[in-house]
Amino acid sequence: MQTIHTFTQLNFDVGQGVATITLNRPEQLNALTSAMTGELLAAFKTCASEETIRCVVLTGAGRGFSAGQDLTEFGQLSQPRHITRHLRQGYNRLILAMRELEKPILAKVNGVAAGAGLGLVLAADMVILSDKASLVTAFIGIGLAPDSGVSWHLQRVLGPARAFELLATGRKIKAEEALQLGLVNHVVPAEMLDATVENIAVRLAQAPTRGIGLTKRVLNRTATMSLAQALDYEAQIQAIAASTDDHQEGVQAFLQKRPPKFTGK
Ligand code: LHQ
Repeated sequence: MQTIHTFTQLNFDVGQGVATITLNRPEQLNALTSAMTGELLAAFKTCASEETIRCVVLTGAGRGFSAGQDLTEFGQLSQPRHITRHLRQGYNRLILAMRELEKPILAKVNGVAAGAGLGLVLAADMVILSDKASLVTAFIGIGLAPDSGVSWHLQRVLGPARAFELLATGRKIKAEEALQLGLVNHVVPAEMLDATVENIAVRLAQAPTRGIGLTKRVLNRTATMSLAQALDYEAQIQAIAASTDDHQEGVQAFLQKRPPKFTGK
């Protein structure tokens, strides 16, 4: 493992083509401060620019993933005249940076994810949950409406009725229910979480990174298109994918009956 960036509230490690970003304020269940949000933005920027990084894992230190906005930092921020700017400058940029990063992001959810912490989970491309973890919308507990993309993501996965219930009650969604609802990809015993995610991450880091990035771009963009528009957009993006080295390698390897060796280019 190589540490290529020093942060105060995150750990950032790179090994085998995988960058692991660990939210690191375990005593506060990795509640998000402005400093931490800024560091996360910088970390995702590094993931975008560093060619050797081909997959990202986002996780939390200790028993929580993230309890959302740090409520001890809240006094100033939650004043109506500050809150919109705070969201636009912090969480909104972060969620968009995750969606626009053309590399796979795995959320390794070791414990509770609440509020904006749930926003980070839902903005990932795949979510692997420990059986001890849970998801909580949390906003209503402090009288707030959803932010950090939680309304958008929940509604798309669950439809309006179930999204409303989870947002309006703020009840805890246990791991098994999260799986049944289709909010997460896998639930594994806590002691198997590291190995399971490492396995998936290393495999994704050896996959055709440009093809995966373009897949993400297509999913992002076609979500709000008509079928006719989506078909046309897919046809345009396929021309980019077809020009990659990994496309050539994939076809050659198939024809030569050998395993492909993708470089991410
Ligand atoms: C915390 C927090 C926390 C500080 C636990 N802050 N310390 C963004 C920006 C602007 C506007 C509005 O919206 C947003 C987005 C948001 O994220 S709003 C939602 C903010 N989050 C919450 O309201 C969740 C608050 N936390 C909880 O409900 C519980 O802590 C959960 C359900 C997450 C976990 O419960 P437990 O497992 O029972 O843990 P705990 O409550 O005992 O917490 C452990 C420690 O962590 C404790 O500190 P202590 O010193 O007593 O051990 C908590 O005070 C601290 N902590 N969340 N958000």
